[in-house]
Amino acid sequence: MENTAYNQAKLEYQNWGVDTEDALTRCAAIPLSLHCWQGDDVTGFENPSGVLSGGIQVTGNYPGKARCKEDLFKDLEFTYSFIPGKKRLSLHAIYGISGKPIKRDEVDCVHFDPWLDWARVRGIGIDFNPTLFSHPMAAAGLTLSHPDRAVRDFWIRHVKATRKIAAYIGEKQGSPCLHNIWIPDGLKDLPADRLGPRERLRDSLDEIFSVSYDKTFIVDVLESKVFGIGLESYTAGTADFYLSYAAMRGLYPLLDNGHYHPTELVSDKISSVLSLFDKAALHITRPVRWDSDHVPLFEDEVKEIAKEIIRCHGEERVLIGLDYFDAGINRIAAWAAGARTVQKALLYALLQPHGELKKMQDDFRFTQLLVWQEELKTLPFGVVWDEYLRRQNCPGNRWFSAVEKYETDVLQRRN
Ligand code: RNT
Ligand code: ZN
Repeated sequence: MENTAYNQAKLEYQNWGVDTEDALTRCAAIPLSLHCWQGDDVTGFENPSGVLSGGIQVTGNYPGKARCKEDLFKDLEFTYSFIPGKKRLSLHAIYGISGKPIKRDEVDCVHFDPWLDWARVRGIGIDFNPTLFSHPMAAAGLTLSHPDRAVRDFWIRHVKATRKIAAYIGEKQGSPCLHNIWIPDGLKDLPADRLGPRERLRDSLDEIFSVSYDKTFIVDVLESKVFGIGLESYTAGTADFYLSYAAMRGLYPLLDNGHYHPTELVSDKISSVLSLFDKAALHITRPVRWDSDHVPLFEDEVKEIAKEIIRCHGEERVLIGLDYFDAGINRIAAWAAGARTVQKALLYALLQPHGELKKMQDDFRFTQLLVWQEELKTLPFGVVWDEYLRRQNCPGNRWFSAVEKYETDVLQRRN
């Protein structure tokens, strides 16, 4: 059936020099990595009654969280049905599958074979993260920068194991697996020594990266942070530290938009990074006053991040992932809403006449640039978004009723 609203919108966009068909095709090709940990509040399979630690926190106790691998698989499958576009899955090391408990420094490729099998049939690529928190060896909030050599060695063994797994996954799935290191390491109160821990972190990383893997299997990234809960005064792995480290060692930075001082914007950092690195990775979240990890919404900064990715021709260079965990609302809805937000922002960004706008800037036609940017906001974006969802076989804007039914039929039966 002819979609007249869409055809009308297509013409309107054409008047601004924008090809909606091209935008729809390009949007569907940009991979988005869904984080597995929204499904169970970053619990993992290692110790289901374990407490999350490491300066990050999940708040809320909405019923129906995934209790085991079967729940998580089921919830993920349901969640993916609401998300258009090309999908990946970001796993943490604590989601390994085995008949017996897996020690962090003994985690191995075989523990992720069930995930690979699950993902392969669904056409989903897997990304990977070592888990350097929620563990007795990380109790002091220190891991790779810990003053005790034995503690550092334990975590070095863990990350060496997870890189091996990531390279294995990348080889098996035929697309590089993003391996992202984030550590909580920091101090609650004023440090007496900032250099010591950073040098220890540097040396631990050097040991980890002394093992090299084929870059077509693994993309190594490092995620910085400015503070954590209980680690407010000092963080070893700051943006400066990791950017410098990545640049000097041939690795890549991962920018989480909850990890900077409040007036710093990741949207402004993407082009800086892309002008010097051939790749960069993102964690998209919504920080409310702190790194609170609320569900991302279709708001200015998310739109601007997406615009920067498109303007910089970064569709293949920027590896986009999600990172938030809200246990105060239905977790499936949280997952799907945030992922749809990012897809929406990417499509919105693809519907901007970037070439024209860049030219206005270079020609010093700033009045016209301002007026165009403002007028473009009220073009019929919603109609194109609906068409995108339709072509992707995804539910339209009334998708929530299906989640409500799942809550009654599935989630409320969990205890
Ligand atoms: C923590 C980092 C990190 C974690 C995940 C669970 O502040 O953002 O990415 O959220 O690894
Ligand atoms: Zn993150």
